[in-house]
Amino acid sequence: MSNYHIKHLEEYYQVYRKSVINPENFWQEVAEEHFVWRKRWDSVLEWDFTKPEINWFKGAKLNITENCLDRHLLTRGDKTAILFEPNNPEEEAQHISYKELYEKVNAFANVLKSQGIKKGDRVCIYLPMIPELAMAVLACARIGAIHSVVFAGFSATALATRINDSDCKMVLTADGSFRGAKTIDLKGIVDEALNDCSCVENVLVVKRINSDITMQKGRDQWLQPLLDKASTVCEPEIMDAEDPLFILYTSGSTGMPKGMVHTTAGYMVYTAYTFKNVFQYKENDVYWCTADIGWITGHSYIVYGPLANGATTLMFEGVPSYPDYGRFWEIIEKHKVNQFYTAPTAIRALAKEKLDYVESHDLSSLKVLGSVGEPINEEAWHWYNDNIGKKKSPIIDTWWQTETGGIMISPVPYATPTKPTYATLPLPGIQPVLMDENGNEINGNQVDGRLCIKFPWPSIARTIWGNHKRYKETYFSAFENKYFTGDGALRDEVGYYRITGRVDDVIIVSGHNLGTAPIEDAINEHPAVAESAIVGFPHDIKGSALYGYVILKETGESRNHDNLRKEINQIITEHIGPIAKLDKIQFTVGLPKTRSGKIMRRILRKIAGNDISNLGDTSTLLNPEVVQEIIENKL
Ligand code: 7RM
Repeated sequence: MSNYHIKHLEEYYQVYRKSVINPENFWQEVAEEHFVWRKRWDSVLEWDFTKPEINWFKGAKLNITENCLDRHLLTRGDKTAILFEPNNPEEEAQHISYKELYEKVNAFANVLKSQGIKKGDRVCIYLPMIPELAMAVLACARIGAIHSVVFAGFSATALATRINDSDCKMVLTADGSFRGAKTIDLKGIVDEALNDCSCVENVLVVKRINSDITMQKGRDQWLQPLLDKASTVCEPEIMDAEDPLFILYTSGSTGMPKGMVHTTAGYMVYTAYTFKNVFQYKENDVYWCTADIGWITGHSYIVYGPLANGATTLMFEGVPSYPDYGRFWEIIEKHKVNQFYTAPTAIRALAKEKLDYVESHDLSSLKVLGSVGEPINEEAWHWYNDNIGKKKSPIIDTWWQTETGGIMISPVPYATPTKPTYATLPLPGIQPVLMDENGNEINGNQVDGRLCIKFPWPSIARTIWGNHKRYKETYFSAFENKYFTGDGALRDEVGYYRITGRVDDVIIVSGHNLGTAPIEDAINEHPAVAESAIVGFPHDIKGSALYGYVILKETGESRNHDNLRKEINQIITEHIGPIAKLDKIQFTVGLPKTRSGKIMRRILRKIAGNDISNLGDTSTLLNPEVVQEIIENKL
């Protein structure tokens, strides 16, 4: 029996049982296979969820890029590591071999060093989906700098918040980015953000769109001339197993985004292990994940997991609708993609278009179809299965989080029978439990509850940057001695899990987690706005869309409401980014509140979702009369 290459259900159960009976033995075995360690660990696991403190492979020394690059040079030097497909289909794809990637990452690492970046420094990466983004991430890891990738669709304010929170010394960006027929002025956004960031000393700029940008003297430099001068050899910084590898921000239900901290050894072992099992990657396969590296899915399953396995990972710069809605299918045909990993929101958007876009392409190379980011609804599941997989490629609905670092609940293709809308079974090493509201574990099957994990796994985030207290409160306080995911789930008669969605105030729009609080904060900055509340409501394509209830000040009442709506969305775009724009804005005179002053979002959610038959008990409200008013004016 091998821990990898699980081939049938019986084998899955054997491996799973082994991983639960003796987790340390199990992960030790996995860590002993396939990795380069500069020093072996002293202990596999030390943990205490009450503090919380978690150490995996303590005492071990390694560099993750040695595992992702150097190790493959002998056997896979000429194999394509990164297959880059540009936004414009007329531009040629790039096949970057392991050898070339190794050299470019080393040169990049030497440039970072020459600019004064040292082990432990934070480097903010704000780049489009071009090879330099993956190289930037790896260059940081090469020298032990902590990367903080910020999705290049975020606004200047959102970028500044993240740069300041982790005190980044450097920003890596581009002159601009291509997105379908549009270009985005990334450098302009960085310039604006840096007006509020005194911690940043240097900005290195990749030339991508050849736009006219201003370079601030003493701060900004083009990257290429520096790379040209740099040596292509850079000795890897030898890291402790628990040294931070990166910070990645994720929205919480309140306040600032949370800078989740992932450390080196456990993250490497878990992402490599799950990549291999969940995608059943074989040596000459071409694997494509459509996520942006700005999200955890891109970190774990475009960069680290695939490269640790010596895989060919495709990076796509563009969007699914450009030059037309056949682009994804064209790319699959062109590069003979074997594993395809995307999000339900993309599937729903493409399913709306003519089937011609799909049928005019040869998709016979596909073997595994992944889904991630939000619950995949039944209709989208079947469309994906029937039209893309032709009922031959299993659909792998992978549930996980920024905080978990890697895939947690997912079928193993060709071993676990799939079931529409079910993420199915926990991967080896993962021990999910369902909890009731009183903090008791719910046993048995055909039950639903709050999804927790009762035992650590190697890639769990270790803390929130600069705020360990918040880490403890958010994830380890709701249920004693358990990691709380924030999601609800049900378990069916055979033990399969179906994730039903967030039980907190995070709304997932097109696979992006959005906290209600930062959006409300942005809206409330409008001079005519008194107060606001945001809820999600079901949306065909985005999964959930945002519905805003806004109370205007007297000065706002007399103004044109459509203009106000535009201005509110403008403010949101500036503060957070266009992904957080509201689909509907209803002006109201009041919001339903509890006596302690908390907005009753449950009621607002039901109204926005046209589900007013059972609003529950409204008698405890401070102002029950406003509910009727809101219903009458619903958009
Ligand atoms: C990987 C990622 C995490 C939240 C998570 C869930 C939701 C993600 C699924 C899913 C149902 C899935 N990280 N979620 N995958 N819900 N089925 N397969 O998305 O930090 O950005 O989001 O996303 O609510 O808690 S994330």
